[in-house]
This record gives sequence, structure tokens and C-alpha cells, in this order.
Amino acid sequence: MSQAPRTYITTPIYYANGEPHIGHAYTTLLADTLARYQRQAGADVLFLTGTDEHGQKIQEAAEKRGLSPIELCDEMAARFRNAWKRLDIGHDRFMRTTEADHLAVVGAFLTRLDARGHVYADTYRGWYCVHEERFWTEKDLAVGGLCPTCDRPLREIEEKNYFFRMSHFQGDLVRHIEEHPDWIVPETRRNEVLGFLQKPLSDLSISRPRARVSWGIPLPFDSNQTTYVWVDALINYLTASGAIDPNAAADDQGFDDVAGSRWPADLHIIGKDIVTTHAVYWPTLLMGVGLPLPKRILAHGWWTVGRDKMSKSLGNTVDPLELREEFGTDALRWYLLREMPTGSDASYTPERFLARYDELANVLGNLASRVTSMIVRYREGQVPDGDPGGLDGAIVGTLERFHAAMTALRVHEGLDSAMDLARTVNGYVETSEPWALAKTPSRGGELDAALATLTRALVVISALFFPVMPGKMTELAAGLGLNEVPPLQAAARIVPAGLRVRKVPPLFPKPEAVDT
Ligand code: ME8
Repeated sequence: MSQAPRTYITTPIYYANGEPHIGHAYTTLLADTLARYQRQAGADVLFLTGTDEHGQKIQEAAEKRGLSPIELCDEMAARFRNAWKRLDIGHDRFMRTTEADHLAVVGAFLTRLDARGHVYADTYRGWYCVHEERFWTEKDLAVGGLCPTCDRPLREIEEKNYFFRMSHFQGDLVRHIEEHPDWIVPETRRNEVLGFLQKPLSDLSISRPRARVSWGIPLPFDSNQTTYVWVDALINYLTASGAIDPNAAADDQGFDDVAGSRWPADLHIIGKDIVTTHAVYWPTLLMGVGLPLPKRILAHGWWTVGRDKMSKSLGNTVDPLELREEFGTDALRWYLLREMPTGSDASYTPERFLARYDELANVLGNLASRVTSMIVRYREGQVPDGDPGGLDGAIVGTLERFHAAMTALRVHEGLDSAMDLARTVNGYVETSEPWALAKTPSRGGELDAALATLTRALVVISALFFPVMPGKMTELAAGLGLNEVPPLQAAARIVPAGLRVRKVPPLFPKPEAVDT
């Protein structure tokens, strides 16, 4: 028996010091939608998300609240888990970087990096941004000596650090990117990385003195130093893959055969803010320990609120759970994924949200209610044995467009093609006029064909929209007399005749009547 294809999809692990907002929700929903799409196709998916719990930022946030770091992390990890549960996110593992297996894997990874001669100690002088958890050199600084990314004041630091010989891998990395044009998508981000790599790459500081940053994983070869939080965080992708045995003896580096693990990841989904860490630090670290690189990196765009950056200090962060309360989980999922062209930026406005909601209600919700109520009215709820092929061309064309878009990671285009099919099917209702056919007994055969065609189209629609709106599409499939939404590959082949249909109530009711 051939094995199901395996796919490993990750999101960033979010800092455990902020509330989940629509930016985090978007990344995680994008991963969930792609994971569901792959599962529908029969793949054995590992979908990883989690929280990034070490480092100075967490240490200081906990101090401010009078908590120990782990108390803060416990609270925030629970907050993220709860948000993802409410948004119907079906991750397979929620990684916390304070978990025992991760601590062991980071130790094994760094032991191996050191054993292969890629680590050395030196004095570090530079400017540190606690918010971004990264160093800047003098030439990087923004006007007034501020952080060039977040405009916050920096701290001047001089201390002993261990360094990874990242510079040694610059040529190999450039070659890899040039030989794999799809490794980083979209192309703008790929060009940005190649541009960055035109300058000589410096080595990477991978540790902090414990006296300054105590909340971190001790280095296996110097317990007075803690691992730089970005190195710790990136390794989470390996921990979940099973490529490194956390229970191996300390002197053995614990590297299992990668072939038996989920490594390499098929897709790292990230925001455009963390491209350098994922497309430069991470692959060179992997080259350092001799492990294969992730197969693909998708760096999506940025959500703004109106024209403003979303930030806690501006007090304009959009809470996904509030939107969910008002419009329901699936409407929020639809809005975020349909509104943002995958890879580009998008702006949240309540008006655009409502426009996307109306599209759902008027095109998709309306179609489901209309078709099911006609089958109930004209054929007592049983789909007649007519020719269901009336929309064959539209269905085949849509499936092609949908698969092509999803494979190219252009999720918004996939969703657009699904909505286009719903529009075409509404058009078919208008032109076939089942209500007119029902008045003329001699046209019963035509009515049977129209109703069978419409049912088949709705079954396909339920499968197309399922990855983005699993709850509503399960409701639709139940209304069509199916136990579950069929896999997309099988949906167009389901025989509609004989299905017991009941009238589907409005899937997207007026907001005040929404039941989440
Ligand atoms: O960077 N628009 O965590 P983080 C779109 N812990 N996406 C957004 C967004 C916005 N306005 N704001 C946040 C970290 N995101 C590290 C990651 S991974 C090994 C370690 C999303 O909590 C987007 O995916 O700052 C971005 O990359 C991520 O949240 C940053 O989350």
C-alpha cells in the first residue's frame, strides 16, 4: 500500500508577552487553511504553532507584572491556545519553548554546532533592541540612535557572547536561493534576501551572559551563558519534527536519521518582519549542523488598521475574538484570507469586513438556502435522478484554478475562484428557472436535471470552501444529506440522486442574529 504524502507546515511561534491579534490570527489561519487543503487531498499533515517564551523581553514583561517568567508564559500560552480553539484552528502540536524536549533539542543542536567547529567566543559591542530581541551596529541605527525597525530606544552593550560562523555559509546560501527560485515566496521577499546577501554576512551572536538574560536555555558548553532567543526559537521547528532525539545521552548529539522524522519542513509560514531570521539565520544554522533546509518559506504581508500600523501603544489592535463574537468564526476566517492577497499587505477596516460578510451572505448563503428550499418544495427534499452535468465546465474549470492557486500559495485566488463558482451557480438558478419548470408537468425531466446539477455544484462548493470555513461547510453538507464534507477530489463524483436534503437556514445571517 502506498503511503499518504506527508506535509509539515509551521507558523512562527508568537512571543508570549502580547495578546493574539488579527496579524497572528492571519498567519495561523493561513497555515490552517493550507493544512486542511492538504488533509482533504489525503496528506498526512503535521501542523505546528506555539509560543516563544524565553529572552529578555519576556523576562522584563513578567517583572513588570510582578510574575515569574513561567507564570506569564503559562498565562499567555493558554491565551493563544484558547484563541486558536475559538478560531477552529486544527494544529497538531502547540510548541512551548519552555517544554523539556525542546530544551534538550536546543542543547543537542548547539553541541553539534560547536563540535563541528562553527562556534567561537568573543566580545560583543553593539546596540540592543529588547523589543525586537536583536543587535544593531552603529551604521544601522535610525535618526536619534533609535531602533531602525521599531523606533524604540536601544541599549549599548559590551559583553562576552558566543558566535556562530554564519559568514562561512554565505556563498552556499546564495547558491541555494539562486538554484531554488521558489524557496522564498513571494519574489519581492526573495529579492530582499538576495539584496541583503550582497553585503558580507557577519557572524551571529548566539548567546547572552546569564547575568543579563537569565531567562533562557543554558549553553551546553558554558552554563554562564544563555541561548539567544532567536536561535532557541528557530530550533522549535526541529523539536517538533522528531529529527533530534531529546532523550539521547548528553555526550551523544542525539541526531536521529532525518529520513524517519518530519524534517525538513515543507513550508514555514511567516510574516515579512521575520524574513532574515528564517531565510538567513535558520538555513545557515542548519548547514552548520548538516541538516537539510526547509523546502519553502512563505513570507506574507502586513495588516494595518486603516492606514496605521497596528500596535499596543497606539491602542488600535484588532481583537479577532471580538470580531468572531459579532460575525462568527468562519466569517472572520473568510475575511482575513480573502481580503489579503497572499504575500501583499492589507488594511483592516470595518467597512471592508462588512463588504466581505455581505458577499458571503448574498452569494454563498443565499445560494444554499435557495437551492435546498427548492428541492424541499418541488421534490419533497429528495434530490431527483436527473442529469447532474449541467455545470460540468464551470466545475472542472474552477477545480483547476483552485488547485493551481493553492499549490502556488495564492490562497486568496483559490478562494476567489470558489466564490466565482458560487456566482456562476446563482446565474444557473436564474437561467434554468426551476420555479417556471415546476409549473409545467411536461418539463419535469428538465427540473430534475436542474436540481441534480445544483445539488452537485453545492457539494463541490462545500468542499472548495471547507479549508477556510470548516464549520459552515459542515452545516451545508449536512443540509445536503451528507455525513461530512467530501474530499475535494471526490466531490464532483458524488451522485446527487437520492440525497435527503433539508432547507439550510441562512449560513450568514444579519450580524445581530449571528450565532457563533
Ligand atoms: O516574531 N500583520 O513573534 P511575534 C500580519 N517570536 N502579520 C502579523 C502582524 C501584522 N500586523 N503582526 C504580527 C516573533 N504578525 C517571534 C517568532 S519564530 C521561530 C519566532 C504575525 O509574536 C506574523 O506572522 O512578534 C509575524 O511574523 C508574527 O506574527 C510575529 O509574531
